[in-house]
Amino acid sequence: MKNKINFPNDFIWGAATASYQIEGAWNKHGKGESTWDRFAHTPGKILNGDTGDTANDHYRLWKKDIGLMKKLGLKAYRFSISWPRVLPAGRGKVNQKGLDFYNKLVDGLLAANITPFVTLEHWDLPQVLEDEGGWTARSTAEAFVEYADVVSRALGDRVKNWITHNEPAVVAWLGYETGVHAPGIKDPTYALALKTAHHLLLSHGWAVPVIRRNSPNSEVGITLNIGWKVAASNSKMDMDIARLDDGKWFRWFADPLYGRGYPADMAEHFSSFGGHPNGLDFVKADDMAVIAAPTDFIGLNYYGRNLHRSTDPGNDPQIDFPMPKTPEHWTEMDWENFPDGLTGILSRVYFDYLPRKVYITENGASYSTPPDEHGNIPDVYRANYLKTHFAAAHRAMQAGIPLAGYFVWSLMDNFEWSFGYSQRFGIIWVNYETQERILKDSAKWYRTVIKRNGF
Ligand code: IFM
Repeated sequence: MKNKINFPNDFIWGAATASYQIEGAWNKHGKGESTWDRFAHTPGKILNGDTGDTANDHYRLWKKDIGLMKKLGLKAYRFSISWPRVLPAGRGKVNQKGLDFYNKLVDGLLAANITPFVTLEHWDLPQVLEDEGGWTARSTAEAFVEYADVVSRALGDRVKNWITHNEPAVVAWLGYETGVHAPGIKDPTYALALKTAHHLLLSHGWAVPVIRRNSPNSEVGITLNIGWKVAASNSKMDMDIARLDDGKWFRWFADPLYGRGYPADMAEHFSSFGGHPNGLDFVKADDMAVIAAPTDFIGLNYYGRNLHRSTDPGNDPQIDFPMPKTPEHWTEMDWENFPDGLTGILSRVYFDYLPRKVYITENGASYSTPPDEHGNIPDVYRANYLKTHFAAAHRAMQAGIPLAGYFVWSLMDNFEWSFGYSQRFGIIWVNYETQERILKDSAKWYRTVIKRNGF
């Protein structure tokens, strides 16, 4: 059968995970406590009291998981390293057993012909660093560079694709403003969250040359989350809310990374919350130049559209719309399935910031379709979500956007942060009682897409 949509021969088809969400072994072989260990062990923080203590037991089952990736024909696998597994005290003494786990994982992937894409920080900060102020402290940014140095020295001969941070906006706003993520700090003044955002970006900028030095001929970038933010009308109020939402979640990070400094409209907006009466005085001379270190790609995580209407400012401006709340249109996260937004964000980011190259480092959907009586998992909504999003990405490529690869979130069901195990994003089903894995129908379909390099 001939494909209707063909991707370039060197297109990288992948899947992604993150350390805390799948590894388990939270205190094995010398691993230090992370902020997520502490947060999940605190009663009331995670739905149903779930924790990542065992998660998918990937620390033990990694060989089996590589076997599944091979079965799918994945070209690449994006995973993150647990900082406290490698440096239990955040800095200083290396836990060789922890580092060896990643050495073996990388070797195993390469032996299976799967290219490793390593994310250094996907939220599980060593708790000891949090006790010193976490990302609100400049010293954590310094410690991150030491960590990046250790990991890129150890793996840099084999790993050639590096992502410094995953979704720094989520760490800053959910971790240190609303407090629904670790370390759970609620501070609506933005006093802590803005420092957090700055130190994450600064640590990225400092780490880029270190990684390049240790890992010759590698490519280095950062992953930002981005929604397709739309005003429901062209009223000033609606447009302002959409602009502020985009400013907070995307421009506050992308603008400095691409040498524009912090966006002035957002600095003014944040100042109205009172956390920084003297302005952004934690920004030191040269910081902005450091943050703007040239990168090889930007990673984008896209999940859906955020539509803004502000006629009643007392209501959540995103939810009050007469839209069909059917599973085709809304995933179980209550996120809208809006593939055109993917074409939109790819064009917008490329033409606005001109990154050298773009990866979709995450895209996927939460549907909990269970195994049927034959043991199959007919997750048609997910397969359809992926198909329409792949097509949307392809449209962007036809318009000239240099999209080089696509990582489905997620390789397998896993610990979905404050939602625990209640949300399933995987293309592989995980039975958390037995640790059995089953390829869902979406995974079988994805396998044919990879094989035919299109559909
Ligand atoms: O599971 C998360 C992932 O860790 C970061 N990006 C969004 C995913 C779905 O919420």
